[in-house]
Amino acid sequence: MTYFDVFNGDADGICALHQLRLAQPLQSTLITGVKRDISLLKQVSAQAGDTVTVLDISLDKNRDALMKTLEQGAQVHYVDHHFSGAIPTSPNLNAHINTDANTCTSLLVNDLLNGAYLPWAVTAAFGDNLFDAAEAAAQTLKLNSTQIEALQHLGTLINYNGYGTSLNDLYFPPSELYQAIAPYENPFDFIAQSPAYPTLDQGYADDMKQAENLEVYSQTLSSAVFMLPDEPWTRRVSGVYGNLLARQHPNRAHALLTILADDTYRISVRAPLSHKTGADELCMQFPTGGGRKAAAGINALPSHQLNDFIQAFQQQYPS
Ligand SMILES: [Mn+2]
Repeated sequence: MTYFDVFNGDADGICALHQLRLAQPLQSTLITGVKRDISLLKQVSAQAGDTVTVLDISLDKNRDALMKTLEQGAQVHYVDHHFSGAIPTSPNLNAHINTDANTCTSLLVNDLLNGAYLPWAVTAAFGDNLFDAAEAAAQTLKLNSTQIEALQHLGTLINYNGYGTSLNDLYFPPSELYQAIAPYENPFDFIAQSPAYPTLDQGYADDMKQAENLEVYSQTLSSAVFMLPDEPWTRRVSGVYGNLLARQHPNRAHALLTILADDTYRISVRAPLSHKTGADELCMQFPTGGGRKAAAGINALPSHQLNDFIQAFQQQYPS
């Protein structure tokens, strides 16, 4: 009997699994990757009697592998907030899926665990740029503003670590960062004691300093497009920099485009924070696009579709 823990390599995925494993410690095979690597369930070959936990990756994007896993007789526990499409009915599937733009997988896990490890769920919500939801969830913790800011920064750093084209871009492979976090029931102890924390803190500071020099490529009153060179620092920082832009300009949608060597663009879209909708719809109009209402992306937009994308982006978020 094998346990598989399949989780997105960002703050939400890591903190969702961390809460579950604090509540129910067990030895499992960890399956994760860079944040954009969401076709993870196909890496599992499970049998009857095995248990597969899947966190923070779209059911729709893993549908074939899910059906196969269920047919093989494994039990699947699925918690997520990305677009799911129709949820299969199977006695082997226990799914908790809520695509509300103001929740995340770690907040859903927090509900399932009756708030047992709430500080980690708050950390994850900050990581997913759900600042209002994070602060609302943190109310009962009675933290002071310094402590709230510490969780906000921690969520941002864990999320930051997930961005990159390959694991080589990252400070820590997400499975290693999860294992670094696993011993800590309290995120403040992780911040104070883990050597991983200062590494991420310094890397983030260096990358963000460079990002602040990026110029706008095209903009309207309600949307802005940034063009990024394809370098390790941009691959790491684009997601969290997009989140920062979204918070600084809450009525503006943002698209960060990276020109790749194979003549495609990797695109990260943030809906306006004041109107968190449409990012998934926009990106799904293009091949290799996907995501959720507030934040979505396209993995490889052919360069000849650049103008089509910018037009669709500006139409999705009209002034
Ligand atoms: Mn998430």
